[in-house]
Amino acid sequence: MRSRSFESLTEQYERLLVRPNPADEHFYNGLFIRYRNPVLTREHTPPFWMYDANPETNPFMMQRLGVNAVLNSGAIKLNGKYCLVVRAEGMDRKSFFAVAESDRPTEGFRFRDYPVILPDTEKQETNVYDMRLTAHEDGWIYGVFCSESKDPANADLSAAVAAAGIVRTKDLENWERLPNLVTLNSPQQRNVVLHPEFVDGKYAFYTRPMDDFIETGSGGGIGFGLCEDITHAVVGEEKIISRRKYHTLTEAKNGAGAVPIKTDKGWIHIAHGVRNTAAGLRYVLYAFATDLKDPSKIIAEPSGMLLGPLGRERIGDVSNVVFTNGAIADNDGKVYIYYASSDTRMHVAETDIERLKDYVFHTPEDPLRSPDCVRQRAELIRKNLEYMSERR
Ligand code: BGC
Ligand code: BMA
Repeated sequence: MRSRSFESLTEQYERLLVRPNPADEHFYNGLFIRYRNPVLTREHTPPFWMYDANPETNPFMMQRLGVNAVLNSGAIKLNGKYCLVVRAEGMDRKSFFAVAESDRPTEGFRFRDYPVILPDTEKQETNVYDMRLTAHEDGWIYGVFCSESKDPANADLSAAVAAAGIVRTKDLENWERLPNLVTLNSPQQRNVVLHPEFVDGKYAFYTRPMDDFIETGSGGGIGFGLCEDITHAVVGEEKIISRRKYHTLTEAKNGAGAVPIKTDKGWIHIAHGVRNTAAGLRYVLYAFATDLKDPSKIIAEPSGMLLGPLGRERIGDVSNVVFTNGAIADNDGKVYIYYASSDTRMHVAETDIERLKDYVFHTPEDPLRSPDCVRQRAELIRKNLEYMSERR
């Protein structure tokens, strides 16, 4: 084979970064636009992260430290830029965070020169991933992520302990690490999100109590808990707000996704739900709304999935997965939901506040049983046929 030059690899990368990303015209559901291309893939990582550029020390121009996947990013708009704090995964399976930014929400994302160098304060921590970014009313931007360590009490090499790590920043460049969240009643935590406002003068976390690393066990769903001091965050009671239910898309697990979006009718939450199948766990997105004054009180639970993997999104490192941990509600009312497909690449779905409200408050609830579901649909059909015949 012929070795390529570092310059030609860089040119190819630069061409990819300016590739336009048109809307997918075939897809329609009235709620959101899908875009034809992912917004970030591993091909969007700079060649200087992977190759040794010097042909003397790299005669075959070989990748020395490849990047396997670019997924699950937190999202925030900062100084007019759309910023994603991405989970990048090296060929060694270890994840790290990296900031990619663009002045457009659906294309043109470019990684900053260096990935995020997190303060290394948790000596047992082996892997970090899935950061949620919260612009809190206290003036800081918090990043809450999964901090994973080997379970010292278990000889099984895949036994791990998941906890919520916390960092804060003003610029996504300098990060202060705070101690990991302590939840007094749950041994493990993943998918923890910080609410953007104080609730009763306290910091409020969406949690996901679980008994074990993979299985949520008795953990009933997405929890909510208050904490006095973010610099030594301790949560006692976790009130379950979005409960897992039998034979729904949250049967096996669920977890908070993007930071809740404030609207005049309530907080809109975009979360993920997981069910077990013969082909493994299937992850989809769903939504619900909570009360403006009491964000732990559910006020709307539209049935079913908001977004599931489609077409090429279905295939990847962990197939049949869509996952979100970041959305941007823009000043003009548009909302960009950044989601990863199959733990491999990042996409965006574009909607707006009015549409999201209409979806959350006017999608019927899940009646939980096939006979009731078909009755619900028959009622829609009956009304439509009546409407159509009146107009004839
Ligand atoms: C992986 C995550 C996954 C979790 C649970 C971790 O080791 O890095 O991607 O969500 O295990 O399966
Ligand atoms: C985990 C999540 C994600 C991942 C998903 C599917 O539980 O925290 O990191 O996208 O599983 O593998």
